[in-house]
Amino acid sequence: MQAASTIRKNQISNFSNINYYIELENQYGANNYHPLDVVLTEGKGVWVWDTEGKKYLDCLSAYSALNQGHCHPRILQAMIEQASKITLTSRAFRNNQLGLFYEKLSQISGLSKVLPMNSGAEAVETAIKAIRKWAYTIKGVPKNQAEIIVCSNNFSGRTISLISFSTEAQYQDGFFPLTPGFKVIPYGDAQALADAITPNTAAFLVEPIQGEGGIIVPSDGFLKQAETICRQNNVLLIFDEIQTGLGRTGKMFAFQHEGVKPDGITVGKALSGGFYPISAFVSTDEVMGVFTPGDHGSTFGGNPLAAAIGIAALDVIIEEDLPERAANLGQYFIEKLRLIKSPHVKEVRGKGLLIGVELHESSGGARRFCKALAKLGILAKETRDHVIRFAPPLVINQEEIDWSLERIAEVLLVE
Ligand code: IF1
Repeated sequence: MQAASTIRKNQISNFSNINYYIELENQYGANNYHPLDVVLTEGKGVWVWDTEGKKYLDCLSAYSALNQGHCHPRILQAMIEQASKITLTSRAFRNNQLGLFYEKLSQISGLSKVLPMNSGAEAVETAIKAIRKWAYTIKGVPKNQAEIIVCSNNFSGRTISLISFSTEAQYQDGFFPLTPGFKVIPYGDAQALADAITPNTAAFLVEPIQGEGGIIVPSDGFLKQAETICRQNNVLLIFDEIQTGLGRTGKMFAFQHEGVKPDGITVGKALSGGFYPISAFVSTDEVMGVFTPGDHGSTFGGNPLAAAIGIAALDVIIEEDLPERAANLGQYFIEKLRLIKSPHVKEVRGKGLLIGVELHESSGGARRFCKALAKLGILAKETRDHVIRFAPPLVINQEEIDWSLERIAEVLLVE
């Protein structure tokens, strides 16, 4: 360990040295990510800057947590104002922001009850607890036998119970024993859903579009078929909208593309516009009614700072019409990407501004294309090895998309 004075001296002379930050992370940080070696210092709208002052267009949006763009002034103002009053009360007492947040989230989702948490994973864990207690107390499933149907290639977070239904071996390796009670079917297969249902089935938990799974859009009508099958069998239909929600796919929520009415959704990420971890499970009176005081909770869940930020984050999505922007600009982006005749591209797919460019396996993986894009000032992230994900903030404009397309074409045609 270096003496504090030496570290301080180094810091003063190293602030602009990118390697200083990388070495610090490597020395003190767990090796649980493999980030691009870009050290970001500032963000505004769709743009971010690194330690050397280089500017990038952010095409990841922190995995759709920045639909409103980096450091949106309206959300920042709400955060500063609330942070100067009261930030945390615990749920042992009430505060003057939480009810207003509940009301807004309930109105935009069409679901009557909200349970506020912090991370997306906690919202999904909350949904699973609600589903199981509903199965035992309302549906009459025998104790300890509730089953939840999920799809292969799902991603709903990193806790032990959530990785228990993952089909990605790496997410489970080394973390056994797993949580029981999940049944996996192929994504988008309504017949498989119908065949998998038993009298003990409590819910079908599914992403309306699979993000981590590689931007997989199910065939038209799948969500509607799933709704019909669930209703016929008294099975709850729960959508994980943590990545697809809040305007990303061209509607406020992805389930709205098919006019489906779920029994519950999980939301997170852009629920705070990237300022603060805020998530929630949103559901019906019947499902949420299974919780009684003391059943479930969280120290920070529903705190007034989160609630004030969440209200402003939702207001920005509504008043700047971000879902409509995502629908129109996403269609434009996808159409232009499809015009790039690159030997590397296998498929361009997506909905709204949640877009995946799948490359042929012979192209050697998407990471090297992401590195080449970064050199040209675009930050994008590979998913599932061969897919480049393009998910810019929904505040992007056509001129910025055209700027990106020039560089994307250069990389896809030259690499
Ligand atoms: C990582 C992935 C994306 C999510 C959906 C719940 C959560 C996520 C649909 C949990 C989180 C993040 C987690 C982050 C990278 C990123 C990710 F690659 F891991 F899968 F977006 F696709 N449901 N996704 O996408 O929310 O607890 O993280 O707040 O873990 O590496 P969280």
